[in-house]
Amino acid sequence: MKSRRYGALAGIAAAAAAVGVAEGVAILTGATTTPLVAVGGVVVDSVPAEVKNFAVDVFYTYDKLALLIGTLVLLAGFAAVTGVLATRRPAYGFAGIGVFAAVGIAAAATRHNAPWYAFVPTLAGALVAAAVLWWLLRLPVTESGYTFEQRRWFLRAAGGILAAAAVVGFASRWWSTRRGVQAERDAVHLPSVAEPAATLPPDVDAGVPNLAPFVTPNKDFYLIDTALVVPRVSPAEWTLRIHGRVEKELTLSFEELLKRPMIERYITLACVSNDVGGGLVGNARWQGVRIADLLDEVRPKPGADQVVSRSVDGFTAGTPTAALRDGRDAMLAIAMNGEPLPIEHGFPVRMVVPGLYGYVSATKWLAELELTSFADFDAYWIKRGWSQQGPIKTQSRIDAPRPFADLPAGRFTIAGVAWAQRRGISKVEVQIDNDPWQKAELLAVPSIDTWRQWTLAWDATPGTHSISVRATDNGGETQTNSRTPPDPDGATGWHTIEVNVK
Ligand SMILES: Nc1nc2c(c(=O)[nH]1)N[C@H]1C(S)=C(S)[C@@H](COP(=O)(O)O)O[C@H]1N2
Ligand SMILES: [Mo]
Repeated sequence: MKSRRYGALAGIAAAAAAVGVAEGVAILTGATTTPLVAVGGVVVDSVPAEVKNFAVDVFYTYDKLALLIGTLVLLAGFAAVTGVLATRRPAYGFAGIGVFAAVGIAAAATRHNAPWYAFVPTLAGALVAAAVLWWLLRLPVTESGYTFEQRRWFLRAAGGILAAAAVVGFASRWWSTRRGVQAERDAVHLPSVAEPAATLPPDVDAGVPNLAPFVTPNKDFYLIDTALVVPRVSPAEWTLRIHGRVEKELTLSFEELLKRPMIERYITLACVSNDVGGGLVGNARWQGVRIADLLDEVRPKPGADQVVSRSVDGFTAGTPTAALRDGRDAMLAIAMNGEPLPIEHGFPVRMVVPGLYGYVSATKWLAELELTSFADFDAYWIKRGWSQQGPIKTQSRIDAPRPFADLPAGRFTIAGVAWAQRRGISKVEVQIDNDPWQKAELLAVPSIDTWRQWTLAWDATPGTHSISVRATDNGGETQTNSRTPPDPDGATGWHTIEVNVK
């Protein structure tokens, strides 16, 4: 008998070879055609909203890395079992590989915009896996198991295959992420702006340590999306089709979009999944083309109350047509803080709509706008139970001090940000322990569509203290203290922290 251990190791080596070869082939066929990415994508699209929330909570924006690692671990487990079965009868092993290949091919072939050759990486991987399994388990074995030489040969062969697969797999992934549109992004020449953003007042930034800067640098801007590999869209091939319930369809190339009048605005983006006190919110200077102008051109038909934006990878967001035409600075953005959009933030074109959470408005890697009605179509997160309408709720956050910080007694500047896009922040109040609420100083803002910094000078006395914050918007609404989770339309409640003063 061949021992189970050898079978398990042969199975894992075969699976590793399959994954490595598939990643290598995908250099030619595209990253979304590898079985890992395709199956992972199916998982991302089919998990219930609670699991997605949980994943974002636990892994923050590394949820996708966690998914890939989890998938690899599961795959290794199944591969080990397949290998053990193959020691009983080779046909079991090949059947196991066949099942994996079928799953991988089905996933790759059914992804949004899958090319006809999407099956190739999985098929190539499966053939190599079958060969590896056969090769490793073909040794004739005596009654007493492997001889010393056989064992040495086996371990060297399996180890060599594992190492080679890892090198090929990682090198291919590295190569396909480096390659691509970076050079084309660097070559984009941003057109001048017809309506520049208001010059920032000098006092938008309090400059307190740990306080989020008024403008979030691109590299620090939060990232949330369902894409397991960042879509790489060539601006030369990019088109936007505006269609559906319109009088006159319109298709634009990137070059044509750049020729249109450009606006530039500071707008704070927020994710509906952000917990009270969380970091899924950021403020940038966006440059782009007013969506309202494009809608005026295509002339939406009566009843077309929803604009569905669809990305190249099939994500959809549904935005009220009215919100895009009510005078707010909703745009097709091409630049973020004076640079072409970073690839992970939607290069070459994304939507930005002041006042609406990202899941109903901020489609990255934009491919089309379809006019339809809310009655006729539910977008990506709506199908998964989130609210159809996603206006941003008034929120405030304490950035300094950090929760559970140890502070020396004496003067300390408590500081944070508050946001209520489209309404603006009129008041921020801070409560220390059970003292009366105190009004914080508000810093300047260029418009009602950005967050606003606030500060409060505090004479910290020794002991443990709790600090809470609440904001009031220009409509006179004060944040409720009732704590609700993000699902289904955004978290509510006051941000409270505890600190220790010595
Ligand atoms: N193509 C695509 N666009 C997307 C998403 C996505 O999953 N896919 N997520 C949306 C969500 S939920 C948010 S909060 C914002 C986040 O934008 P950012 O990653 O640039 O911060 O993008 C939106 N646009
Ligand atoms: Mo989001």
